[in-house]
Amino acid sequence: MGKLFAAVVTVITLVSTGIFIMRVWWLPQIISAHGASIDRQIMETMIAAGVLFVSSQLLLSLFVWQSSDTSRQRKIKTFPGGATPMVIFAVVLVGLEVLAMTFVGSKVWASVYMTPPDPDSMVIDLQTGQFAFYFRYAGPDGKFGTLHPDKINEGNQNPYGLDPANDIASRDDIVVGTMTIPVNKPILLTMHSKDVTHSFYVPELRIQQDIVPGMLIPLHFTATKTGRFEIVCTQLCGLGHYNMRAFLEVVPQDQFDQWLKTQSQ
Ligand SMILES: [Cu+2]
Repeated sequence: MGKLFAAVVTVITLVSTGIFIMRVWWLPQIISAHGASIDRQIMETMIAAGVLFVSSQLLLSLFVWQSSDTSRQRKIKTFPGGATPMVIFAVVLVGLEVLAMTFVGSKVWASVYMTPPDPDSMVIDLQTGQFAFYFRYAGPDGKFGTLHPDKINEGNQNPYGLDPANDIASRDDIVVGTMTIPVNKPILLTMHSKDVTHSFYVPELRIQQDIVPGMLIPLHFTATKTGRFEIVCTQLCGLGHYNMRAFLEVVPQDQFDQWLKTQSQ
């Protein structure tokens, strides 16, 4: 029985590692300027964790194999000093590895989150609510109108709570359900939620950011490839969560200018 268990553990270890090495299920293409450094970090984490995983599983099946002899004549082997030194050694080893990965990973994280946005960025104001994403552009005046939570009304297409009757800056604000951006242009998102926590996730951008109600969350990135990509909410935010998604359209600058013109008419 012990030998069978050892064999099963070995097979599971090799097959699951093979799935990763052959990249059967893998990340989609990268379309952001910072994406490659995120992938490099994921790879380093995979390799570090993978080496520990494979060696510990194979060691486990070796020990099980060796100890499967239950006959009376078997020699009982013990580790010198008992199990305690082994456990301490393992905890320290794994602890050091996690610590090292944190230090290495924090650099990549900081390069995305701790750097200021490009002063030339285009600002898009993103609002989430059960169960939709809305995107707001400042319009020709370059100014966003003030938000009035009491004026929010999905029924009359005022999801942001704008007040065009009194607020001149809000009159030309463009509110749409699809995020269109020019390629190679730094984008600054200012994100907020009107009800519960949602999340902005675009796998191709290598960005996943929670949007917490009561907070204004800035996030900047530059898309480097054109195309249509899915934006999904990855926080379980209610009954309609499964259906909460939008699209990101990355287009050439001239096409974007054209699009913006038709929107502001
Ligand atoms: Cu959501």
